Amino acid sequence: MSLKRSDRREFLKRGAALAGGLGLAAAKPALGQTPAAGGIITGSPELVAYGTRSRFVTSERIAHGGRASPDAFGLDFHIASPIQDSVGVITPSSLHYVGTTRGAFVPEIDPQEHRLMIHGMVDRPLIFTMEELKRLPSVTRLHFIECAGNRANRNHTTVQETHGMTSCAEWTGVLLSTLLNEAGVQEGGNWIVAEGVEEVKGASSIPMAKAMEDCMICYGMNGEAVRPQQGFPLRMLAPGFEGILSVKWLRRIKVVDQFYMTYNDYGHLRQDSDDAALSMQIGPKSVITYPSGGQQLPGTGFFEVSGLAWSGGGKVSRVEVSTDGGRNWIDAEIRGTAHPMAHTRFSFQWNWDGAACELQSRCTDELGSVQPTRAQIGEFWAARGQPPRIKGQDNSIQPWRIDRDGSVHNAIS
Ligand SMILES: Nc1nc2c(c(=O)[nH]1)N[C@H]1C(S)=C(S)[C@@H](COP(=O)(O)O)O[C@H]1N2
Ligand SMILES: [Mo]
Repeated sequence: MSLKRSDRREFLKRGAALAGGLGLAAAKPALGQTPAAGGIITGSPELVAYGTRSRFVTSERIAHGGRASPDAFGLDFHIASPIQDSVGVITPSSLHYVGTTRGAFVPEIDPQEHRLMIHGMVDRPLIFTMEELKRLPSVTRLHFIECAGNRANRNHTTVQETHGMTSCAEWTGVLLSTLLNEAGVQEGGNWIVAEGVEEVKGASSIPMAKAMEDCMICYGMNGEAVRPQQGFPLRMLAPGFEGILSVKWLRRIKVVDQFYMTYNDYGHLRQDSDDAALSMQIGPKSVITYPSGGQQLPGTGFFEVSGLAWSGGGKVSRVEVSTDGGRNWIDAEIRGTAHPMAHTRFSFQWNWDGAACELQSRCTDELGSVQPTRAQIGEFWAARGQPPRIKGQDNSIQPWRIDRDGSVHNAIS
């Protein structure tokens, strides 16, 4: 534990309660440590070839958005990640959320056959094989993806429902700027349209400035090939922009002169290109994952409150926690390194006295943007003559109420 000096003193001051709480568990015989108490996992070809997790670990993704998955037509739609069980900042590939705009479309693509074409307003249209892409200089970066549909409401019970449409992985690939510079972007080529293999193309318009800044063409995810549900063999990654721009099963990038309306852009129908570009970047956001809705505190005493913070605007620079419903805020600790446009783990050392209370977290990013409350977002729109509710992305503060029996509830009113 890397507590700063003053923090450590504070932590030691609370030592009595802490020792009392933890000592209880430590005094019990360590049954789980008896050799082979639950049997032995014997060798098998499957265990040799590709590992599986313990059968005692049962964390699972769920269908998201009140739509059955598979639905009446056998289609899988949005699938949410179980972030209530997450530790650290990397989402295991098997638990990464899945966003689809058409449902259940997971094409089986032979990487030998796959090609990426760069065309449109370029001097030299190019076609790359996977092998050719892998010969180019690569980057490996930690980035979150978040669906614009990752919105909380009062009917949600768990953090998986309120916030499970975001995940963070270590992505490997080629910078899009490397490919665009090779192709030579022509004067006036201010946007790109990235296109996947589906009949509706899963296409999205991305501003050239973003394309050149940090967009990645990824073939690697968490140390192996990108998973089929995440776009195997190749996907776009537009770090910090809403997930729909990170086109999966990527096969074409067209350099164009303006924002083009695509099937994917129906959400921006009433917007001009400037508005569309502005709405693309995800604001500072955070959520407490433990304790969170549906969980149960076993009793009073010491707890490490833990959660995730992220922003499309760069690194998370500060996370604060409130235990009194947003009246007072105390700095949480950022665990490990805060990477740009990546989930960042924060924690807060807390002694629960058994009284009903409300936990909240608030993220500030390196641009100085601060995560708003739901009320503040409502006021923002009301001041512009719009209904005072959350439109588009929802990066509002999530309140969790803890009742005296230790049960944790969504406190959105
Ligand atoms: N080709 C294609 N790309 C796509 C989509 C799609 O349906 N087709 N869905 C988008 C949406 S809505 C989101 S939120 C992200 C989700 O990425 P993930 O499934 O890897 O989490 O992919 C985007 N890329
Ligand atoms: Mo999405």
